[in-house]
Amino acid sequence: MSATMEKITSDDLIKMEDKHGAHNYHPLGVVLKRGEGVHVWDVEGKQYYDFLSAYSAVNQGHCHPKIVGAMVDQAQRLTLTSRAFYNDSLGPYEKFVTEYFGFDKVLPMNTGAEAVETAIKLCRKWAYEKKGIPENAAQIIVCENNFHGRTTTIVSFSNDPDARKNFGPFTPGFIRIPYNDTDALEKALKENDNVAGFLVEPIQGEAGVFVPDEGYLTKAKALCEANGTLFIADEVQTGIARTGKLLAVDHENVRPDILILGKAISGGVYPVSAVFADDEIMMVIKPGQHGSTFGGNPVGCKVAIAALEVVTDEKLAENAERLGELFRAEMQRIIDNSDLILKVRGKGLLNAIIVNDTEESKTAWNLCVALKENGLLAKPTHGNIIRFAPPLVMTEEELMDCVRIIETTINEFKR
Ligand code: IF1
Repeated sequence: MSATMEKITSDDLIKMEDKHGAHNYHPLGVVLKRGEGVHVWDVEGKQYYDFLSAYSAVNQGHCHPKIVGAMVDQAQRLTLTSRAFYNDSLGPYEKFVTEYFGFDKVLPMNTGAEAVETAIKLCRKWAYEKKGIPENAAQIIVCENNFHGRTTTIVSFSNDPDARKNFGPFTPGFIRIPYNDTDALEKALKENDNVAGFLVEPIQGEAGVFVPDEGYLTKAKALCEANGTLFIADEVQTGIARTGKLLAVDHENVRPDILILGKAISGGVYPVSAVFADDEIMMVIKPGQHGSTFGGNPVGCKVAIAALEVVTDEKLAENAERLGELFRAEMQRIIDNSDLILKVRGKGLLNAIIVNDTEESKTAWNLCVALKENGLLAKPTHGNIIRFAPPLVMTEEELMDCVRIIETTINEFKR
């Protein structure tokens, strides 16, 4: 048998990535080949529950037939025109998606980081042209331990050394304040003349699924409004039913001035992101001032419509809310009987457990390896925290099966 006909193993594929790809990630040692709903399968055919959902992009479940169908259908007719010409998918998508989220306008992009960049540009331009801030003086308030993406401007206002170190010089114009601290926001708004916007994650994902106090978003929005500052919600990770509502801001009925979406707006099938605002803000951007070759392409438009219809049709927000309550209750029961786990926190199906060890310890990583052996895939974030974010199409029966896997793994675990 020739070498090319031999079955390629997980080990071969890991080595291939290691040799030929940049080492910008440290994946768990599993090589996936197929996905369907809440499950994925590795190259050797072993089945797992996916408890990461590609960082909350695959909320609708892997390879959802309706979404994949929309993609295949459109891909066979027209994939890309650029925005130099009109196409017959963009208008209907823009109408659909602005009605869906309740804004006058959408600006379509591809990735989360691009959408955040777009929101920053939009906010600054609005500040100069509508708020009367002197040219190049606009400031945007951001939070400590934020995660908004990987571009040079975005890492400029990160305080994660890994994300920043040796990527300077950095973009100025950002003020960083503690998260979940409206006094700090009030002070920053008072002490700085030229604040254009406040950019915030309704729940901090990368920081370890840090849920702010109830009322934080309401108060923050009110402070911004009183100051004529735009409230910009980055819902790239928290949006699209993940936290038990369509948007995480919906828990407090807060309406952002600028809304940023990505990831699950396409069900993780195709890179689609979007920035929403009303006319008074969005119309400051004129032809030629911002754009993207792929933004608003026909395939992305069709995929996003299908993905959002799935969210509504399958009542994913309600399911996430219900299963989230159950999951945290079950985790609490396990925690009460274990000294390995300290705490569970989260909203809807965006949750995390805190492992009883130092941030530098390998315990959370080793626990994820043990979970993998037992058929459940999750990934640590920040040392001792493990994020649990399954697809939202999960049934109660499947969730309880996952709880059993987690419980067994924790009980059997040896440090
Ligand atoms: C990585 C976390 C998740 C995001 C928010 C914008 C973006 C993201 C709130 C950028 C991206 C990712 C990307 C991934 C890790 C990851 C992540 F661990 F950092 F927190 F989701 F859980 N705003 N989040 O969470 O979107 O450009 O990637 O499409 O390794 O960078 P993107």
